[in-house]
Amino acid sequence: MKIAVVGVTGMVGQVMLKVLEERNLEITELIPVASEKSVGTEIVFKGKPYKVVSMQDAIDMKPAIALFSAGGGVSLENAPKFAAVGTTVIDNSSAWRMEADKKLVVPEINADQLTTNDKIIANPNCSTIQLVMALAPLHKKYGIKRLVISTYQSITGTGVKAVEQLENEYTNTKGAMAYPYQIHRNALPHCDVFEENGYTKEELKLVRETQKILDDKTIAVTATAVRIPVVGGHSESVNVEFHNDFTESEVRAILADTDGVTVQDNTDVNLYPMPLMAHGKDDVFVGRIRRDHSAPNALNMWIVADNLRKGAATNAVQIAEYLIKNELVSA
Ligand code: 2RA
Repeated sequence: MKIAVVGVTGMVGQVMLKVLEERNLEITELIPVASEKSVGTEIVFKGKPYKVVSMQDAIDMKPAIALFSAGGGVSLENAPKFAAVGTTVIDNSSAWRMEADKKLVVPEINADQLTTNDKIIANPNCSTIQLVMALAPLHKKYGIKRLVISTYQSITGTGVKAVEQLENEYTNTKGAMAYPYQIHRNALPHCDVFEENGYTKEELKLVRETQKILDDKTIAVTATAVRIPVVGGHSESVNVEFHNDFTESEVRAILADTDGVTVQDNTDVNLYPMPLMAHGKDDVFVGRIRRDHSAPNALNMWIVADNLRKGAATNAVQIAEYLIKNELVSA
């Protein structure tokens, strides 16, 4: 099967290659795609060198699947061109996520919606993926009424320039500045751009994407997204109000029984999820599970995941695996 990776030189693109190698998809030909300035350079996949090709060359090669992580503008312009030649696009940008006719997919939750007609599939935002992975089984059991989310997001979510700025600050080196403020020893309540309503796009993604994936617009959601100087993954403090009551042990059992979720929850031995431990792993880690006694049927939990893996690359590759397994793409 011919698979293209569009944005292959970016942080998520590089992780996509790594995950494709690990999961051993039946790839007969890898088509690495990047901006014009990278065309002709070489990348190595499964020990074999591949030349980076232009967007048009990749379209002309008619891959069965194109994994995109190249920004919304590039996706809006080029995903339809791939779809027009029969390619199924799985796009990691926010470009298509809220389009009514586009599926927003976390395979463990709603891949069964996919059909052969879906030629552009949206990969949700990283902070949304880890959130709904933990919430979906609980929503099914208890019905979610309201969510209050505070995120503590890895600097890698901003991109390589921010990681360079963080490294430069530690070594007191002048260099690329992704933020006008110091990042290390700091917390920036500013992920993505501010909208007129005072919320950032990141916070609104959590609201809108969560309702779409759980297919329930009655769920009230509010969020505050904060950038912190860690590189391993995103963390989220989540307060959930259900329509129905629960027991903490039942919640732990439901989560422990959910594919892709690992419960780390024993404060007697200081067992709780942390980005440093989630880094490089594909599971979503949940801990600090405890009743919120200030409201009826309310619960607090702490959710951590590697934002570049399950939050982006792995989820996209899992969608590709689902399409292949269910014969929803042409070989
Ligand atoms: C962030 N979720 O963390 C966004 C995009 N990667 O900045």
